[in-house]
Amino acid sequence: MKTKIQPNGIIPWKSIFLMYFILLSINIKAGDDYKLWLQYSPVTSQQMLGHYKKYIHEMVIGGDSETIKIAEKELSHALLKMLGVKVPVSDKATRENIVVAGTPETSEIIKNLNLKAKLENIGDEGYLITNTTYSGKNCLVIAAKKDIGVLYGVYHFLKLIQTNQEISNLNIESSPKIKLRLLNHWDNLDRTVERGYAGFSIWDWHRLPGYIDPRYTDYARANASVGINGTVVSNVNANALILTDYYLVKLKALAGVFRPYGIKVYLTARFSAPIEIGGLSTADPLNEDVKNWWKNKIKEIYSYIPDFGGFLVKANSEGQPGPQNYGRSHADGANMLAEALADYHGVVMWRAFVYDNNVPVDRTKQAYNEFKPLDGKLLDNVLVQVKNGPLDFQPREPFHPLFGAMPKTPLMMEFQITQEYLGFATHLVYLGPLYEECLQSDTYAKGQGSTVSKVIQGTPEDHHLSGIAGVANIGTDLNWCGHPFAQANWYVFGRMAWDPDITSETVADDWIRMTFSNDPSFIQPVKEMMLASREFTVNYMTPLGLHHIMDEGHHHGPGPWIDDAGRADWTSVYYHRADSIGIGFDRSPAGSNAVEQYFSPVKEIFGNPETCPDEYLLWFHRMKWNDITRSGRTLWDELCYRYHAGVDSVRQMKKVWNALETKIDTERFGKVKMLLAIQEEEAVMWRDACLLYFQTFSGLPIPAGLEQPKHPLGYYRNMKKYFVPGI
Ligand code: GCW
Repeated sequence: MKTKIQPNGIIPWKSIFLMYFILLSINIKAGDDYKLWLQYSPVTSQQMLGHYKKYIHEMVIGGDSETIKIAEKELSHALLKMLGVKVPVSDKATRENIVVAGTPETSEIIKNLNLKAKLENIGDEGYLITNTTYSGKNCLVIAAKKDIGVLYGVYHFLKLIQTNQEISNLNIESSPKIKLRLLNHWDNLDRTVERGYAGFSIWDWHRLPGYIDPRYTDYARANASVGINGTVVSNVNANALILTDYYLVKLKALAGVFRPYGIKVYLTARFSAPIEIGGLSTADPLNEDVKNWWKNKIKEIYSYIPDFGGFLVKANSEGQPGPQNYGRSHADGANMLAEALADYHGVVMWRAFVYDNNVPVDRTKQAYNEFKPLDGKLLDNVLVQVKNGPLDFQPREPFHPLFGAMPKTPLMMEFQITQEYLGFATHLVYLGPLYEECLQSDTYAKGQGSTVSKVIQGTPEDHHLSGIAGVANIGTDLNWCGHPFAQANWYVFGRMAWDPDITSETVADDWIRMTFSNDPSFIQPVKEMMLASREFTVNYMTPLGLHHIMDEGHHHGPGPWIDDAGRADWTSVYYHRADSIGIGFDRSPAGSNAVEQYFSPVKEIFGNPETCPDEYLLWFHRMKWNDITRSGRTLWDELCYRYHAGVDSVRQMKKVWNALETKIDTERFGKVKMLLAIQEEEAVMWRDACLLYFQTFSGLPIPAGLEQPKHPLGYYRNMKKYFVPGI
């Protein structure tokens, strides 16, 4: 279409606008990937477009805080993009159908609407979205107690439009079920990211505080849109320098960007900091000089950042210093910091990821043994942060036995969003089902229904603190996460942090619509693929409860043969224990008895191979190669079958994806297509390497009819890999 200024000099705004709208609707744009789930694509259904236009004539937004300004900007920007019209913002309701947003303090309309009782039901971060009338006008109200609730409500409202839902009969009340909803960045000060596969750290420390990368705002916005309200910006393998004024002034600048988005900053505290940057000769938590050093340090941090959130600590684990260096307990260490933080309402998140090669106990039992006796001994601003499973973010683990076992302590969940053990940012693996499986596991701590979700919400004990953390998969990559579908893992983490009982399916549905398309012929196959993808990966990497059989150090690819990694509990043979008789780690009462750490009936179910779910079979039991499994196949055949099913499923994903080429932009389509091809190659590598290796013990053939390996075992064992990212 050509747009000419007409001879009478009048600019044909209508056609210019139409052209703009058409351009917006064409789904072939570079950089869509950067926008994550906040694409705000034009509504293509004419029926829904008409519906939205009917109810949105004007916006009346109460307040002028920075947070409210962000909410207003987001609404204006998103509505223009999605509806193709600029919705006017005014102080008073002048039109018939208005969107009102604010709190009773900031908005006259909300104050006068009778929402008091409803607002009482929601928390400080919660919101209501409801249709009502005011002075005869139709009002769509987004109301909250605080400005941040208004912003969260605005994102929810926009999601309704992004996902093409009706907005005429709304009655939404939403509050987060968990208080601290944090990302943990394993980002080093030199901008490398431990276990990061999406480029370098987005924190440009060198140029802070003078240069504020616009990405900080985009990061905060994306987090706020899913309700994440905190970020630990530094690696748990900590560098004490982050606590020096050189960095604090930079952190202050970041905190300033994040604050209006409701996001607090936190730091990791290196336990030996009093020695390394304080000049003391000890870091003993009971030493008065050490205590004073931390007090002063914390005072200094709050002088820069009055709403600083607190510390995350990895102590006495994998070489990190801690209180045990001085013969003190984890409680001594955590309480010393907690006491100093309490005056400022800061918290300590003390990690339970501790294990010691010199302790002759099954590694998966050590965290429980260490922490359970500390229940009741921690100050009330301490949370113990526990990984979802008792080992280390494997493709599948049973839930961590500490959940439910420390009723007097708020336990914080730690999930990994970055795919350290799930194919890095190369494999399409939607982690919603992994999170959901763990959150909905029943601990039986207080009888049936004591799910992990309830434990971390703190509901049974009415803890005043609750928390959940996700190890971020964010980096400087243009698309933030390295794989278009890895963005879904950041998204689902946020949604489950807000509501740990939401289903991974609901979240996948929203994400696909917001990120790609509302076309059902795209949504359905993509959703099915996403929901099954984690199981596919379990199958081609670690079926039937196998675990920790990856290559050492970088953790990329298979390495079931690793038998020398400096310490036994970093090898693979420690975990799979394959020999000519069978395979698996006996954690039943006859073995390490790790099952004893669970409540009944979980311990009995896991403890008996007859009742133990297939998913955890070799996690808890040693089985003979010819034992018959639930499917009727021998264990060896079942293993072969599952590894092959894993590869076949990736091939199926490729087919599904290829059939969707015309449905989305060429750029993201192409990226996913290329990544799926690598995923297939790597899945084959996992399958063949593992089966060939285990075959040296079983001595059994890969059943006829299944694809046979193309290379001998030596090929996989000798494969060279250089500069694998994320170390
Ligand atoms: O999974 C392991 C990782 C380490 C990590 C550690 C932890 C930050 O391989 O890179 O260190 O867990 O969680 O502390």
